[in-house]
Amino acid sequence: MLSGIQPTADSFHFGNYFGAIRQWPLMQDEHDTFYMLADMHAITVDFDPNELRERTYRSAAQLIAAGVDPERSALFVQSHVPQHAQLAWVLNCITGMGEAGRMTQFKDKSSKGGTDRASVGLFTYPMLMAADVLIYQADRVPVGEDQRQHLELTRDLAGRFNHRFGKTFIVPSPYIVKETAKILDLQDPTSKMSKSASAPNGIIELLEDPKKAAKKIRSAVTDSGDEIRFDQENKPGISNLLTIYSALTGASVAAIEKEYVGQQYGQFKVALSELVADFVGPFGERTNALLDDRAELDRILTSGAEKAKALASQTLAQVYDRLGFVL
Ligand code: ATP
Ligand code: LTN
Repeated sequence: MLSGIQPTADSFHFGNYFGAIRQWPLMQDEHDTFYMLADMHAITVDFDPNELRERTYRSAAQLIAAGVDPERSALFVQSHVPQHAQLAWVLNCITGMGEAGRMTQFKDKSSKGGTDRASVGLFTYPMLMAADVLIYQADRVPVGEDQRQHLELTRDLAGRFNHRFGKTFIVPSPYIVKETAKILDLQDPTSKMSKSASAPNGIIELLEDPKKAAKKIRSAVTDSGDEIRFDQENKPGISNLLTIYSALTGASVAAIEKEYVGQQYGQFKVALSELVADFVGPFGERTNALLDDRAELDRILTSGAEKAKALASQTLAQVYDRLGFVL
């Protein structure tokens, strides 16, 4: 099992957490788990070097605070394991230009700053992501819905390589938890909560001040009517809050609807705002404690990279051999 996340913000947000990260610790007992900070993906768009360094540490600390256990999982930084870039080159060479050009994330991100300004790195991003997965022979990849297309490409490339050069890669399946696959913007519940696209009031950060987080929930946009009922189509605002409530408590949406029959949006939002504050408060404390000991974080990341390299180098050697590279 492998997953990755880009260290592109000071804090992860509820979309990242419920859509992806929360699954990570749950898999440590039954799978060989590899969790990666995708710093090489982070430089495909504008970035600041000092910020990137700091965000890489902050992201590592948040993943541990979220329950990733460095003893049971390999927690590492992508650039520490050179085999990712080496395999990505090979995958670039078996990917069609048209195929890569159809990736919607590339189209979205490159259209924002004008296609001429988009880097070649942004274009080849999906092949690096495919390399991340295939180099560990991962069979399951927990991500949010927006990464589905990249995983489809990963499957296609694995199949194509196997077909042309002999069975080498496991063809991986995405693991997308349906209920929380898309957490929506609190202010604009028709688009996803996103660190690059959402306004500050539209996202809840994991490292947010608990009082501020509670306030954002209380001022979230809700729909006309007053019934607390899940209806994605007609009540996207309240449905999103129900999803968050359910994810935080483990209660089913149906049970929550029942609990709040006859109550107002306001009462429901106050209850949810308290749950959110109770979650982010201790989470922030755990993360800050980890960030106080950088040497320990370095030790964890170095040991994670060692575990990762051991497996990645085996796969790469096999790939090079199949390709006819002289070993
Ligand atoms: P950006 O806005 O820069 O694209 P992002 O906020 O969408 O960033 P990513 O770093 O692209 O976050 O995503 C990290 C992980 O979180 C991915 O697995 C992604 O699928 C998941 N994710 C991101 N946003 C959401 C969301 N709103 N709901 C569910 N999952 C999400
Ligand atoms: N593209 C992903 C991060 C990512 C990833 C991966 C996820 C990089 N490599 C490999 C799963 C598997 C994102 O933006 N969330």
